[in-house]
Amino acid sequence: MAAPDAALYLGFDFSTQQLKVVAIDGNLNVVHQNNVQFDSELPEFRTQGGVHIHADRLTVTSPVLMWVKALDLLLDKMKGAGLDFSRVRALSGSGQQHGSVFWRRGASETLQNLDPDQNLHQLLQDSFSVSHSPTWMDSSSSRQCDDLHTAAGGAERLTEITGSRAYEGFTGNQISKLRQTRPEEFRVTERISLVSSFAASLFLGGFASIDYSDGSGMNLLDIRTRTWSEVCMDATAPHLDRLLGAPVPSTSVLGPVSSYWVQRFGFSEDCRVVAFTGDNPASLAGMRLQQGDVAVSLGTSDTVFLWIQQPRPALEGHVFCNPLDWTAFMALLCFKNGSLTRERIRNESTGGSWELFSAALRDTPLGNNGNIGFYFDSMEITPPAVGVHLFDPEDKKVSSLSPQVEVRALVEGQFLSRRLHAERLGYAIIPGTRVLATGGASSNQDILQVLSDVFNAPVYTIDVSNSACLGSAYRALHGLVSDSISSFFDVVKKAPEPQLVVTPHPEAQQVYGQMLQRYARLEERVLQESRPPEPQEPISSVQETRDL
Ligand code: 5FX
Repeated sequence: MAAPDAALYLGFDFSTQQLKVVAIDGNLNVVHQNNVQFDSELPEFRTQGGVHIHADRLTVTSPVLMWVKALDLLLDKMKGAGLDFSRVRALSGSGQQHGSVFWRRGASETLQNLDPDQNLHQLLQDSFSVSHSPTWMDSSSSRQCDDLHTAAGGAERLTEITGSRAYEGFTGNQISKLRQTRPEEFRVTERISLVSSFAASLFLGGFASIDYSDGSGMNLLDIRTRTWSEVCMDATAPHLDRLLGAPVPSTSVLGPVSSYWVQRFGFSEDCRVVAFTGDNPASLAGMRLQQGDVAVSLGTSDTVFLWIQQPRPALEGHVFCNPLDWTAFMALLCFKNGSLTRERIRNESTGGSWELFSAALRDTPLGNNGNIGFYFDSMEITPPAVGVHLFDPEDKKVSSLSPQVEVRALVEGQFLSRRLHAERLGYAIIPGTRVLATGGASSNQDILQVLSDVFNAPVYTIDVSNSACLGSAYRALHGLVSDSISSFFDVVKKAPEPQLVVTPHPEAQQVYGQMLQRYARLEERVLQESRPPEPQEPISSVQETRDL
């Protein structure tokens, strides 16, 4: 048990639906947790799920003052719960990735002179040039995405530079859209922050730098040089570097908390603010993902997090700078057809029983005697294909499989896809690789056995319900100690270890090594078949052209 006056470290998470915090002590024990739910606790902002979906169904924003007011409320709750802020030695945090905050001219001065007798919500009323911040869920900037691809020399080239093709929700495309459609708001903007660096600015009492890792989700940062890409910046807005400031390593200590926090809440003058980052990079820290590890979240959508040394950005998925080791990278892949498809096949093949589903996995051999299935019930993100496609051992398309074979075809197919696309982004299984499984389906040991066999690595389970917050608290603690990579894992070695659940069968490497190559070939075939046919020119117009 830590002494009552022992040091504390805070991790905040400004996520889409709520603001959360955890406080840990030097032994990594969680000593306090709190949160503010935007919809129910701040109903005056009239959000649903923390956002406003506009009439065009494409524009999705959040009121920036709601985030500010949530911080006021959260700090009051923490104080009410008796948290002694004078014990906090460092704090850090995370925010939804890609979202942006536009500070109005004069905001810097306001931030430097915050009156401790008032709350932030009162003080910052006039500090934003855009009151409704674009969020990661926004998909209204397709035109700007097309323009960015053209300026960069194509989607592949942009992906090579920034780690992702142009996405509507990414910050650069939102900045571009604002400049084009609301020039006056853009003109009076003094600084543009990410949600993460905006939150850090509140604590610092000045504009906080964007960190490399969250900065990689903007379609603006060259992920290899870790500097703003000239071609992307020029295509987005003139003199954009002045509005963004220079990006910094994610482990940077930005400075002490401002006097506002010292006087209003009793923080120590020495309490450090460590650069805030995106929620996914912070989760990577919370899970303590290491080189070679892969985290697979098995939920409605399946998500794969990777630690990558040498990235090979691809049109699917994102590669970001790594928040723990500035020389490494992390990648994120999203697969839309996860649990709902597993449940459909369970209903159809094993009468809705998970026990029988598991038995089917146990009773069928690794490699499924060569039967392979692709189950894209709805349009998949990775890869962009739709429909159910089944193949027999001779690669001939078949219309159905027996119930037991179908269960294994589904689960093997899903995990082969996760591995194939991870490897395409530069992921490599190395000795010591661990698969960290999370999400609903991670409670099924037979599903995890297939995951372990396909990746030929042991599978561990880990509780990630608070991973972004916890990762932020770990990063705060680490930021204070040092910024060398080895020390992060030293600093967090007392955290609860993931639990080993299964190890791969001895024949797994051989079976799935070959099957992966076959799966890749068949996926290409499925993609060709899912592609809409090229529009044919009408014969008359072809003839007319020839006549000319
Ligand atoms: C990642 O690229 C995303 O857009 C989301 O996971 C947001 O970070 C959610 F906050």
